[in-house]
Amino acid sequence: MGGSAISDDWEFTTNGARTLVLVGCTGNGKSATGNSIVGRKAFKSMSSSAGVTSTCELQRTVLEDNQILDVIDTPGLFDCSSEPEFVGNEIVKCINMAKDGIHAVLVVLSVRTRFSREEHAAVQSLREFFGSKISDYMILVFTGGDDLEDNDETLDGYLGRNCPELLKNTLKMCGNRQVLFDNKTKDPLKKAEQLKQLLFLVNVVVENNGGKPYTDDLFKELKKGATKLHNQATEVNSLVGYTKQERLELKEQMQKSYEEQLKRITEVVESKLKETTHRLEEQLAKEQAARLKAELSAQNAQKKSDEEIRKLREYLERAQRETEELRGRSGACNIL
Ligand SMILES: Nc1nc2c(ncn2[C@@H]2O[C@H](COP(=O)(O)OP(=O)(O)OP(=O)(O)O)[C@@H](O)[C@H]2O)c(=O)[nH]1
Ligand SMILES: [Mg+2]
Repeated sequence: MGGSAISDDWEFTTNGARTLVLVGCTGNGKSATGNSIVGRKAFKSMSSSAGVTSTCELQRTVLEDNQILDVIDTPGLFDCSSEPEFVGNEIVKCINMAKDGIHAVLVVLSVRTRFSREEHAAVQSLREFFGSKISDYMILVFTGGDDLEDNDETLDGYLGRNCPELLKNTLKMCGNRQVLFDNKTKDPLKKAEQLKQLLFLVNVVVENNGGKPYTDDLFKELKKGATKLHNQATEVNSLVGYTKQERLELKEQMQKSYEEQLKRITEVVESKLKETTHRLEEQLAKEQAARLKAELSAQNAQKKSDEEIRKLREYLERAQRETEELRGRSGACNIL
């Protein structure tokens, strides 16, 4: 879960760092994008039929202007196949890492795969879980820039050409904040340019949100627990008349009660996730039923028009036969 929160490097005060969280379906290139942002191979990224990243991980980088960026890579949290217990644990872990909140959510998509219903459902789940306010923090990162380039295509061209309705909705929901990334490039200029574009969008998001990172009750609750533990640990350190062993035992007790609190919060998250999934499944089923109904009525309309064409053809054939008979008869009259 959250691991031991009593450690020497526990940062209690904010240090002006900006926290970016990478989300998206498995294999879309979250970890590769994380590596491009921090400028080193910090996250494990590779092609695989199964998920590569198994747990949330934070890596820090300091930009040229001394801005600190904390980048959190996540496993495919809102994939349809993810179990609520696993997702619950990871969300709590991610929020614990983000401490003061999230400055931008990077929704990673790939131009190398179709934008599927599952991709859309993953973004919807995120919104359902954190609330629609989370959309104000979202930026869409499209990986596979090299593939587009090979086809002499731009991101605008790719999105303009037969863009599926669901993707259009997603883009609109994210305020059309999108950027293309080529995580394979070795060109330092290209690397710098795409990072610049992303950081520009991060600045837009931060400004639009009045500098306030995304937080909710879950963040506050977790932070309260961690702060309490930190304060208690400091108090224990300053206690006089206690042996080293006694202090250690006290700290262990505190850690245990903190872990119990984390467990309770994780259970709340899990049940909220189950509700979210249930609501979305119902919504999807409704949409599917509506689509089926529309398809059926289109089929019926087609059948009806086929029937009308058949009748018209019969009518024309009959009319033609009658004309020919009439012509035959009048021919016969002429002979007489
Ligand atoms: N050609 C190309 N391949 C990319 C790009 N970005 C990522 N990939 C490849 O896509 C595959 C998956 O990348 P990852 O970074 O592991 O994807 P992920 O989203 O972190 O996957 P999980 O950890 O399993 O959820 C790897 O083989 C990457 O090399 C890109 O911009 N261009
Ligand atoms: Mg990964």
